[in-house]
Amino acid sequence: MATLVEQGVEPKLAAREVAALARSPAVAVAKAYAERVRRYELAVRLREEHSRLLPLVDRVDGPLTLEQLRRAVALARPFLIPGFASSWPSASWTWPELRARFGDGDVEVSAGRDGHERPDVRYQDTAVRMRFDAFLDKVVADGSSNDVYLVAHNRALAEPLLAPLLGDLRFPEVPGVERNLHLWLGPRGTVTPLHHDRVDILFVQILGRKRFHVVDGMNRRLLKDCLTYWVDHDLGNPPDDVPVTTFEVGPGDALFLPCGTWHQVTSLDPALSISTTSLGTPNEFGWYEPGGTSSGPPPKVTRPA
Ligand SMILES: O=C(O)CCC(=O)C(=O)O
Repeated sequence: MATLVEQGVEPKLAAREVAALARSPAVAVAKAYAERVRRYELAVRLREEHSRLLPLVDRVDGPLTLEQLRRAVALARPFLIPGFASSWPSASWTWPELRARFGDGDVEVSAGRDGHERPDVRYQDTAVRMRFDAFLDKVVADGSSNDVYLVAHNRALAEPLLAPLLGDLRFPEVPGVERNLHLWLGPRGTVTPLHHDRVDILFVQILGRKRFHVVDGMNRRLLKDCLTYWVDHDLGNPPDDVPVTTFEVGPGDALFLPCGTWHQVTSLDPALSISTTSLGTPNEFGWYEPGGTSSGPPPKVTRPA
């Protein structure tokens, strides 16, 4: 009321308006919502204060039994498993060998990405088929490029050409895992901009190194700024209220990324990674869309330098 009076509203009128507002059913509903939010925020803060006892990305020694994996998933925190896949047959893959084995077949890749503002958001716009040897020549070429990348959406492991690779992997034996493997294959310099996924992921680095920038899924700033599951921030140069954990994964290392964890990924070498969402746990979080559904315009994705 004081504010209204300060703004020149006659005191009696100001008192009447404020009293009418206080009686309004809309205010009662808003108060009930505010109370609900206050309670949820306390619960989230409690969770955050406990979780600070561990580094955001903890380390776990492999190999991982299904029971260990289930417990880790239940904690819903990212963790690194150094050397998880070092003894898999895939540890002996080399670029020349992959070229010799599969070179004369063709795969779908995302190409011409530099010509698109949001190639990761609208990956369909860049999907083309290419001979595997021509693609691998681009992958291992000198220099750095984000123009061509075979991403999970290209579904290369669902095609017969690369199916023999599956025999060299030793993912946890969960029903259906062999149909749920996703390949990421590209040159040094590929960038997957900041986003969260709507599933829990076990990500295994097979060839080359990648740099991950990771932020807790509950970060308020990113939850506020996201549109769909992308956010227009570069975690190489983050806002002050976005604490980032940065680390590298190298050949044989694995990373568990729970649904909702913010991450941005850069290849430091020609790199090949394979991930799965078959973890032997319920993994259907399609409803987790703090940034809304894709009905609005896609966000402009900032390209890290
Ligand atoms: O390796 C990459 O470039 C991106 C991986 C990723 O973001 C994911 O699996 O969700």
